[in-house]
Amino acid sequence: MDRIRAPAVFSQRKRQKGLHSPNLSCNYEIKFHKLVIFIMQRKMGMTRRTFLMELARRKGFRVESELSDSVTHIVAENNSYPEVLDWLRGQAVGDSSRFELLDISWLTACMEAGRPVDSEMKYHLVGQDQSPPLSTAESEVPSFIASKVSQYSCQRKTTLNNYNKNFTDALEIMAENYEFKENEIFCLEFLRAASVLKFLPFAVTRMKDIQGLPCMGDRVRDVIEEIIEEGESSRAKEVLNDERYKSFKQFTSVFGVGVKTSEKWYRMGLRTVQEAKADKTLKLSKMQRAGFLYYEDLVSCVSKAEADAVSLIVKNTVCKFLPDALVTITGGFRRGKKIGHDIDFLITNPGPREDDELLHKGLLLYCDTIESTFVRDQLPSRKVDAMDNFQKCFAILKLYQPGVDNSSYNTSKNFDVAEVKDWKAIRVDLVITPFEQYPYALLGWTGSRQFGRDLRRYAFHERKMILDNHALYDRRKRIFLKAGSEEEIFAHLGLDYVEPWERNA
Ligand code: DCT
Ligand code: MG
Repeated sequence: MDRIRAPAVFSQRKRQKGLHSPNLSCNYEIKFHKLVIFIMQRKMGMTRRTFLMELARRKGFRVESELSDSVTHIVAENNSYPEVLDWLRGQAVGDSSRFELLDISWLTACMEAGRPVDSEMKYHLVGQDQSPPLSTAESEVPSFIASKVSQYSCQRKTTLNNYNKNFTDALEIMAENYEFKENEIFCLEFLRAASVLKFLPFAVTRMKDIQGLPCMGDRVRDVIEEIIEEGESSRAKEVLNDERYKSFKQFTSVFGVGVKTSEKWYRMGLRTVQEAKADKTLKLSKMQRAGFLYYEDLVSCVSKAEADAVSLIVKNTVCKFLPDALVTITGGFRRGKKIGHDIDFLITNPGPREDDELLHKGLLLYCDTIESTFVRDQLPSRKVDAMDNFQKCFAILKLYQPGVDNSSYNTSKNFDVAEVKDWKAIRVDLVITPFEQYPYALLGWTGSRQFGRDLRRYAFHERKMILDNHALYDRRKRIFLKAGSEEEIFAHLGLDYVEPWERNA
């Protein structure tokens, strides 16, 4: 049954009056004694976890609040297999093989069936069924020549299959710390290195493996060397324990809060999101107020299933105003990611008339609309991280959860539970582009950010061209190069075409 309802206007009224007391859950009769379920809160959020635990218990499943010895099945949402293993290690669980590790889709299937269903492969976590990564130590990859790896990620094909996550995670933590310190040069140095390692078709196990690769400066090599020798990077660990980093990480996880605001709050002595939320003297923007209001939902990632559900809603709604409009999912989901922090859409209307009105016609719940600032024939921006000039909207959409049935909750009065929240707030970016700029906008908004940065850098330094999300300008010929597809843009730049799922640089 399709329980995804059309979006309703966000009500400021707080529907959730409080959380249930976990003790009350004991009232349910256990029907299935053979399995004991534990639901991981990581990336799911407390509200949703509480809801799912109640739902499963109501259906007769035994669900533990803690990871006890009796647990047989661990359910995770938006977590890959390696992430769950990592988390278990953090819980001091040495042997994870005693658990069935399953995706949330398994629990949903159980709920629908009203009984436990087999833990088939389709319910496995992302990365669970992959063969162990290759190591050059065991098998030399003959076609791989380090010195031929381009410094530009737009000349590399990078899928989501990252054999070097242990290294790239540490390098990205270092990069983020420099981003928080507004040290762009060091930040990019670590991001570029991480991007190169993501591209490698094997797991790095010795320093020799990175010999000849681009973007491997001394600072980067130090981090890699320590991970090879010690299993972890003391520098990245230091960053993770650093008070300033921890606070900035929290603050920037609030919708509408960037590095500048984080700096201000940190200087005021604030350290956590809770402290910032409680501080009534803070002057918040409308966006930040929404960020706090829906914080729990927005920090839990968006799944592919949620992206598909939202996509349907957006397409149906846009279609009502503009029957011929083209609505395309971009960002990480177009690159094949299974989770994201938001859902990015590009909307264009073929034909001469572009629609400026669309974002003003009540499609959205929370929305911060920015009008188009594009001026005809303006030269592309040279800044690699410049914001484009499209009319766009950073929005929050209310998505009713599939598989969530509240009816029996509302009638069941034998225990004192608060009304269950059956929706999730989801971040959505809507970008409206004139039809002739659509391929450029699509290329830019598909990302990844690193891929986009390198495309622009490559265009400028190697082709004497300027590329942005609107156009490509040939500085030598002094002309704009028109393109009807992404393929044509790559061709203008003299680059081999890179498929969206190969742009995970
Ligand atoms: N982008 C852009 N101009 C902006 C913002 C973003 O060209 N002002 C591009 C870069 C990547 C893409 O749009 C989508 O941005 P994000 O949603 O931030 O990245 P993502 O790859 O979709 O990652 P996530 O999965 O976290 O949403
Ligand atoms: Mg995105």
